[in-house]
Amino acid sequence: TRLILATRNAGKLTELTAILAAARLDHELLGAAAYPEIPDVKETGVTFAENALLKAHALAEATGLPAVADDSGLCVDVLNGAPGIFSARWAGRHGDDRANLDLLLAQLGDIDDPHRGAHFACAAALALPDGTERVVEGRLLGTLRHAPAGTGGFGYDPVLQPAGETRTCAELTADEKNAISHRGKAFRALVPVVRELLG
Ligand code: ITT
Ligand code: NA
Repeated sequence: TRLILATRNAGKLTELTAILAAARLDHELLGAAAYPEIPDVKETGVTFAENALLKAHALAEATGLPAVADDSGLCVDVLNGAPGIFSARWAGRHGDDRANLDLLLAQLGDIDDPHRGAHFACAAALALPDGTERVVEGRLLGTLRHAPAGTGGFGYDPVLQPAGETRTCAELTADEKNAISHRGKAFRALVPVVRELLG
């Protein structure tokens, strides 16, 4: 069976392809870029799970194929979970990773928070053309550095240091990140669900 991945984020797509291959998901994966006529989905949900389901349903409906989607972000303790679902456009322009990261560091610079606790969250959703839906979540706990370090990954990776690590996510190899990440956990949990529903 073919399965379509509802993401336009290149960093996510790279990770998802590796995570699902390692989990031996034997469905043929198609990138959403193969369907350029699909309109942008309005992410009107108030949770990662709601937004992941919105994206998966929109693509399943438009293509007639089972679709999986990722909604994810960085949740900072002292900011009560912000940027959260607004992580991709925290500084105003959607997907401007460097501006988002710089703004976040500037905001934290003005706050007294010695611990700097934060986590990445990911909701992985599966939607079928008949409306069937499933969603699972994963988290990666850590702390925020004062300055970015590393060139791997994407988004806020240069500032998030996983608990028990001395490196940031951007200093881990791709395999190391996928083994512990919010995205790795969520999509490895989704694989048995895909098998159950699609065979
Ligand atoms: P799609 O909706 O097309 O999948 P998007 O980039 O718009 O792509 P989101 O709305 O889920 O996706 O926003 C996710 C943002 O959260 C992303 O832009 C990053 O800033 C941040 N993020 C998510 N996962 C991350 C990770 O593994 N490492 C670093 N930052 C991450
Ligand atoms: Na989002």
